[in-house]
Amino acid sequence: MKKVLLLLSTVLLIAMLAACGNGDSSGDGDESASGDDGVKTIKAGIGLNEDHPQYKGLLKFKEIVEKKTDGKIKVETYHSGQLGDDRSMTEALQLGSQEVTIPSTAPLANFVPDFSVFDIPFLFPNTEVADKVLDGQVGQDILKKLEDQNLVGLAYWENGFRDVTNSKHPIKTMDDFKGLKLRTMENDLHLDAFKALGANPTPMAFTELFTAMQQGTVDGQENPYATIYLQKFYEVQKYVSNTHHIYSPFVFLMSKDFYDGLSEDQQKIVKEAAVESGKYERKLNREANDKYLDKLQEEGMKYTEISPEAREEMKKAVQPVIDDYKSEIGEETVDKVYQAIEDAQK
Ligand code: TK8
Repeated sequence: MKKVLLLLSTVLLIAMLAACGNGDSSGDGDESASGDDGVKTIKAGIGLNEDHPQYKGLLKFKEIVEKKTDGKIKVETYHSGQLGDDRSMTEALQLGSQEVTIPSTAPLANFVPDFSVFDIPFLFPNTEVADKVLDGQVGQDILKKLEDQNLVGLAYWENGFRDVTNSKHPIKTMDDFKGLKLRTMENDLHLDAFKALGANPTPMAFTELFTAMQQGTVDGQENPYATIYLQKFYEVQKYVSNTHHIYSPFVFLMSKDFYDGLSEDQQKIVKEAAVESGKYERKLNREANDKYLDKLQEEGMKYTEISPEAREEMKKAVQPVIDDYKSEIGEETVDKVYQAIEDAQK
C-alpha cells in the first residue's frame, strides 16, 4: 500500500513540475498572462519578419509599456508568423491564448465587414489623407465595432500602398493581368477586384506565400515595397509595377478579455503606447518604402511604371465590384469614409 501511495505522489509531483516548466523558448520569458507576482504578460505576434518596420514598432510598444508600468506588464514579441497568420492570431485573441496581434485590415473584414472599406481599390489618394481618415472619427468608429468580436482596436498602423509583383512578365496595362495566378489576402473584395482586372486570384495566408511563389503555385502577389524587399520576395519574383492599387492599414489589436482585466491606468498606457508606436512605425515604413524600390531593382527585379491612363482603365474595371460590395461593407460606413476623404482634402 505504501509503495502505491509513494508512486502516486511521485507521478503527481512530476506532473505538477511539468506544468510549471512549460514555457515557450521562442519568447522572452514566462507565457502566463498573469503571474503570481501580479505581472501580466502580453504575448504579441505578427506575420512580418524582424527587419520590417512593423516589428520595430512592436518593440517600441514593448519598451513604452514595460517602462510606464514599471514592469507590471511584460510584452513577449514574436515575428515571422511564429504564432500563426493574421486570421489565426486574431482568433487566438478572441480565445484568450494570445493578447496582441497587428493584422492587415483585409483579413480583419472576416470578423467585422466594415474593414473592407479600406480594401476598396484606389480609395486613398495619399498617406496624409489616409492618416486623417483613419485617426479621425470615422476610422475610430470602425475600430469600436471590434468590441462585439471580443477584440479591442487600439490604433491604426501602416502596411502601405500595395504593388503587384510576378514571375511571368511585366505588368504595364490591365491586359497584362490576364490569366495571371495572383495570391490575394483572404478577403472577397480583393478576390473579385483582381478577377475584374482579368487575373486568376487565389486567397492565401501570408505565411504560405513565399513557398507558393517558390513552387509556382502562384505567379505573383501584391504588397508594399518594404514587405517585398524585407521578405526577400525578389528571390522568387522578377517583375514589379507601381500599381499602388490599395492603401493597406494594419490594426493594433488586443484581446478584449485581457484589456478589460487591466486597471484604468494600464488601459490608458497600452492605448497611448499603441498610438505612439504606431506613429513611429508609420514614419519608419514611409522611409523604407521610398528606398526599397531601388533596392528591389538592385536585386535584379524589373520595374514597370503604370501610366495614369492605364491606372484609370483599372479604376473603371473595378468600379462595378466596389458598387456590388457597398451593401456588404455597410452603406453608411462607405459613405462616411468617402465624405471623410473629401473633407480631408479641403
Ligand atoms: C502580414 C500580413 C501582410 C499582408 C498580406 O501578417 O497578407 O499580404 O500585406 O502584411 O498582414
